[in-house]
Amino acid sequence: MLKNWMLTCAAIALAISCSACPNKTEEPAGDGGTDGGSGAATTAAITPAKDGEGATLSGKVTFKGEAPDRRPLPVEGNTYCKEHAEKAGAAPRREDIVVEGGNLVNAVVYIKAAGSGFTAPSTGPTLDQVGCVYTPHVVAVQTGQPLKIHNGDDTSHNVHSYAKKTGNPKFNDAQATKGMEMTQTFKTHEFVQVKCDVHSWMESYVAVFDHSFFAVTGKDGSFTLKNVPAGEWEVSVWHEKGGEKSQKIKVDAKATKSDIAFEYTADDMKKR
Ligand SMILES: [Cu+2]
Repeated sequence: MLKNWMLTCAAIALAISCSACPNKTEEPAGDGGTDGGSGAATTAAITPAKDGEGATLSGKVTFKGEAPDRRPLPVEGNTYCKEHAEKAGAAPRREDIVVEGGNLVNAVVYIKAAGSGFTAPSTGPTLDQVGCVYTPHVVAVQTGQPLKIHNGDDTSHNVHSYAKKTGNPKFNDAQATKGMEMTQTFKTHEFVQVKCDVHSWMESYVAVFDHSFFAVTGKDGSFTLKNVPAGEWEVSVWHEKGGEKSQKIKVDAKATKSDIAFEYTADDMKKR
């Protein structure tokens, strides 16, 4: 009994000390990021900027050093996927680490704060399946914003959400024919891994935020967060292999700050 009690105390002490770490590393990909404000001391609250007062924050996510080789996807054994991946121009190579000219692609930059008072857009992005590759590899939505999931292939896929947070959908649905579509919405901040049960290499992430301050980097590594309210904010970047990095940025009303820089290295990519 005493032993159990001591173990519980040790676990609590560990949890407290970790939540206070300034550069807290994310749990392995897929299980979530911040807890959306359910008590973590480091999570501030953010509300929409007042009319005409919002600031614009922008910058770049770069990769230092030689980019890792992108391993080919194992589509060889599947004639449809091989032919159509090539036709669709979707390079049949892994997309977990994509570096273009020193810029890191598919990194998600966001303000690490729990949103309140935000209205979800009524339309949203599409996560497509083209040549047995999820397109885009990383897609971001606001809580309540519809995400369309479409089968652009003349073959069967099974779309499987590995959401872990309560309230986020754990769908596991076949899309047997070309043109099939479903719409999903999410309730809580999380980086949700989505995989195909038919094709083991098909993997994507849906980044969910309870506010509107997020962006996914493209080939130029750039990001822009618009209409940010004044305050001191933790601006974070998440990458499925590189984990998370953060910096505090003081934002004045109506300000434009365009030099926010994040950098990953090959060592960062080995962390998970
Ligand atoms: Cu598939």
